[in-house]
Amino acid sequence: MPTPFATYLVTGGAGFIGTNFIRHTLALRPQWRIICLDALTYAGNAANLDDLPARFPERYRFVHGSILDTKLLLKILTQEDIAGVIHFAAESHVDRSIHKPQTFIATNVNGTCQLLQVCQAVWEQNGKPDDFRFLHVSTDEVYGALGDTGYFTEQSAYAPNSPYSASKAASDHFVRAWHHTYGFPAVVTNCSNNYGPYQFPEKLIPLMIMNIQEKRALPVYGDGANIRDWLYVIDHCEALLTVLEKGAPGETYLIGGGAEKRNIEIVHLLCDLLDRLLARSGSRDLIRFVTDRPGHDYRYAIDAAKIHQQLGWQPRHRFEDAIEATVQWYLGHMDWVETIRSGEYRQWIETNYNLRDSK
Ligand code: NAD
Ligand code: TDX
Repeated sequence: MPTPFATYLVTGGAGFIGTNFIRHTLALRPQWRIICLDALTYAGNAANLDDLPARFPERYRFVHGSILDTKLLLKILTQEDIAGVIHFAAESHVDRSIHKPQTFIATNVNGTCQLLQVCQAVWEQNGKPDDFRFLHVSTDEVYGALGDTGYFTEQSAYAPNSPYSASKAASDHFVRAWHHTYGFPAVVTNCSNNYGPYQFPEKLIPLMIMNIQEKRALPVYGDGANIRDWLYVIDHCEALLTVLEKGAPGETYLIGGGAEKRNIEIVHLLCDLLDRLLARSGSRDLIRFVTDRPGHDYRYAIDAAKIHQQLGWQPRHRFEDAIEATVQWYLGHMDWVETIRSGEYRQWIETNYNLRDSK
């Protein structure tokens, strides 16, 4: 019996962006059915999605498994009529890649290649349908670091500086090669720093929100002058849907928020915001400048003209509103935060921060 839905496979859907993508897309696209494949590493949380089978019994299915498991991939892709794949699954934290690069090579490089091979084989078996898409979700960090001026564009040269960005750059190259060599209908997006609900509290914004809330030290790497271009995760999810539906196979699209901030500005803003929301003062006194991240990229900034002009996407949310909504989400979900803070999380905090001297 053919289903009335188009089925999409989302890898890494129990992580930060994947969770937001699945929840937002099920609401926005009633004709979509989603299969989420996630290995549930420390960064994946099945509870993020556990209300969905009851709310969308015909339109959502969770599979616990890895993109490194070829047999499982083949089973899913041959049993289901997959209209497209949105590939989020990855190791995503730069500091962890500095401590333990091997898992980044395994998941981001080998995992992506494995997924490409199985998807290509099934796509060919099915007679190479024109409308199949493989969307590879990548990062602006593959382009290295900018100075005080200029922007990354789709023409920027690859110059990854961390083991994380090198592994993402390698995966981008494999996706590109799969299109060039086999005509496989893949599209690549490279996005700037995301923030919003469900982000694992190892990343700057949720880490600072939690530490401020608990009156703990706020570790700012180096002098805090590094710049990131921040994008609300829902805007990123909408950009991904746009690329999936309107983007041309073989193309790359850069996605950015146009909201450049120095790290110290972000930390100050969060201190002031939480002081206001919690009716207290003095959070800025918790700031500690600590030993810098090795090879720390100075600035990332995106020129998003291509996706804007060719596909009509631009961010809908103002940074000031979305960051306040994000803080409110964390304050309203302290139970979520507690479940995340397993032994593994505490161990990571010790590994990463105990080695850093205060300056
Ligand atoms: P995340 O670390 O929060 O989530 C990654 C998810 O992948 C987790 O659910 C994890 O369990 C899953 N996973 C890991 N290894 C797997 C495997 N072998 N098989 C199946 N699942 C596996 O990451 P995120 O921040 O949601 O990022 C998602 C993607 O977007 C990544 O590819 C990342 O490089 C990219 N990206 C992230 C940002 C950002 O600011 N967070 C910006 C640009 C691009
Ligand atoms: O404790 C901290 N103190 C600090 O000063 C942490 C965790 C970070 N920082 C700085 C380092 C960066 O300049 O804040 C900035 C942001 O750091 P992260 O949140 O670790 O993000 P970043 O390294 O910029 O990478 C992120 O954006 C691009 C994601 O982790 C990647 O997955 C994405 O590809």
